[in-house]
Amino acid sequence: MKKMKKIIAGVFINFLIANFAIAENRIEGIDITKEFDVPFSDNELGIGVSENEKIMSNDTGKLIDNFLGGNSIHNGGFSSLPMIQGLSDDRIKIKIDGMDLIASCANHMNAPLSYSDPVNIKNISVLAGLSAVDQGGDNIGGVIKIDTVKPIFSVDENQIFSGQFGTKYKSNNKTISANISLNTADQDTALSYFGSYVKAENYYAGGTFKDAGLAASDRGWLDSDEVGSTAYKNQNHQVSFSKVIDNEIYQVIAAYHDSPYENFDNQRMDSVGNKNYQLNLSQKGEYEWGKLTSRIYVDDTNHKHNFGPDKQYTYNNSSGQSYGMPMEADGITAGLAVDTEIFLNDQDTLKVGSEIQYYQLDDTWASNSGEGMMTGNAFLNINNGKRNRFDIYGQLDSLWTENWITSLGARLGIVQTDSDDVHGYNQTDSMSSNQLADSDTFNASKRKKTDENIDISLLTRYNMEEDSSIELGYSMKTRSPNLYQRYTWSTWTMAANMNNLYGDGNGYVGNIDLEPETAHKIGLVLNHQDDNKNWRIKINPYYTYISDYIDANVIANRGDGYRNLKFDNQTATIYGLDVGADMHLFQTLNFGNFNLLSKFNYQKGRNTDADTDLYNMMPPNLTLAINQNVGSWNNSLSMLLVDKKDNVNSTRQERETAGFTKFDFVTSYQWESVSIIGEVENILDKSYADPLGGEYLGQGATMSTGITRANGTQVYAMGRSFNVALSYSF
Ligand SMILES: [Cu+2]
Repeated sequence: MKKMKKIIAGVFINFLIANFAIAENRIEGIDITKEFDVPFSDNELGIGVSENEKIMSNDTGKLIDNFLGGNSIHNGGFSSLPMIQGLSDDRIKIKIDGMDLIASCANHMNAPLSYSDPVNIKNISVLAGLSAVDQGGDNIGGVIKIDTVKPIFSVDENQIFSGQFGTKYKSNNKTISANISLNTADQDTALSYFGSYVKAENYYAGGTFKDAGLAASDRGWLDSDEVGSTAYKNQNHQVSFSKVIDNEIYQVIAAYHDSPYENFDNQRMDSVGNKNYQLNLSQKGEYEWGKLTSRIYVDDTNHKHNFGPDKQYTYNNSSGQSYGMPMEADGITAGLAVDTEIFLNDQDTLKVGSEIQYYQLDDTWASNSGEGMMTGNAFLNINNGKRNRFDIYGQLDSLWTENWITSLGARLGIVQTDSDDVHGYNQTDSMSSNQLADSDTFNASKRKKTDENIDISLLTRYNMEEDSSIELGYSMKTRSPNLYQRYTWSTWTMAANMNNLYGDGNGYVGNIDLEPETAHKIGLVLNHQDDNKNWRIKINPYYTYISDYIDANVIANRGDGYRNLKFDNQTATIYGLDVGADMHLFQTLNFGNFNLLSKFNYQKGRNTDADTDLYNMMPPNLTLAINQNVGSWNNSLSMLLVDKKDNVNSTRQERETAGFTKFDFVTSYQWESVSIIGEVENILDKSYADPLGGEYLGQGATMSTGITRANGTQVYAMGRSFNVALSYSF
């Protein structure tokens, strides 16, 4: 019995170390060759996120750029959308402290990553599409896992108190931000608080990209290099409580996020209020037979949408005047998840688990906007939308020899969606609004859908020698459409324009008959480190075939040059190559160590039914960084080379963009408990169109057809910025 207790205690300590201590190493390093139990099982593909980058960033989605195969899509100031090997947004499962979150906005302004301040992230892992089924279902593009709570318990009788205050400033858009974390713990109980605040004004591109002038007829002046509708403000608060009882750890995390405004330069509306509440209760235990994790969570989002300060607010139309266009999306997510690992014998671990998720959404546009077709009733864009999910999986991870591991898994997901009857502002078809006809058609149709989705993962790794391995895998992943893709119903240009998940300026209409999309992916990862450990390389080619890929067909060519599109299932293929390498260059007595880090990313996506390239594919790009460190002084000079984008989606009339080169420099120094970071972003003040920036809709009469495609442009990225951050730890 005593021996058993010892074993359990030992295993439990290992469990704690595995779950909490290693997390710190991962975020600090630029390690690309970490070894994990299961092939493709963690951010092995990452080149990592440095502590400095977390501190300097206000946008968690942007950190995905640091991972091999990862790119971020421009979407507001702090809600960039993740893309992994060509698949983006909610094709990727986001798990924050184990919670599976869903965006409740017709433009995905409140995408899940927008709720975690980068400073508060303890661990981030990016799992490419070849993730094992135990990592999550309902995705075809991979899984991003973020941990924000990492309790550290006292090793003796003394209570621990620790904390950090941080503040930073960015010159380009006058970003001011501050954050605070406070922690206290004894041997088995830990309590922590994190709070952050950030406020940013519009940013400026590296040069002129449009005419200077009034943002709109009833708005203020914008300079020719000022990117309209990019200001934002938010605050986050999180309290967590962790308690160890015997061999289990219990955790309660409560979080509140409040953004009074976040403007969008590639959407026709802005967020004018987003409040989010989260409650997350979990238990993790390590037993003689294996491990068990269970979790229950609730997420409540209230999102408000209108024209921000750079978009026209007052419209004069034939039937009168309208003021603004208030919209509101209310989403509730509740989930229950249980994951177990059963140690069958020395070689085999069986992983079984289940997940139940409830999601409800109302997206309503109020009628108090003046006169004409937008009065009468509230416009019910989505009325009592439901997307409920039940998942179950089993996976067998086997160690065949010391060097050969396989992981075989299958997952069944049942997704049920529905929506109640809808109506427009006004039961009329006049002025081609079709509000009556479209809502009648929608209400007469059968809307309840049940999808049975099957996922399979077959993965293997063989370690050739200590630091060299080969990984090979196949996965089949299935994802059901989101509610905006299935249940938005209005073909009226004004309404369709507001339902846009892509930042491309077009209008979208839902399709009740959309099938789930299924991705078959094969991939190979080669890892090699040289014998002297001076350099290492990771090479990851992949191919993905997606049946029923959710894309869109043109239903109307409009006078303003944009299009109205209806969602449809098509066929797509994506192939690509990601390469990461790092190398120790040399060491000098006075200047310390010099390392070179590089990341190459290539992807090519085709819609083979429509015979066009997939939308928002990142053009070939290469990052090279030289890092130098001597004592507690670190410097990093990096160069990003991006090729021109000429593989574009003709259905959406995606714009081509020119190639560019950008340089950044970061320096940091630590004195005992104080650290300072200085950064020059875009050193040469390069003016360039962001290949994943979308269509510039940051100013003007955006409601209907007030902006023309012919006079439009791609969104331009931020020009030079001098940034400084200070932090104090105790
Ligand atoms: Cu919104």
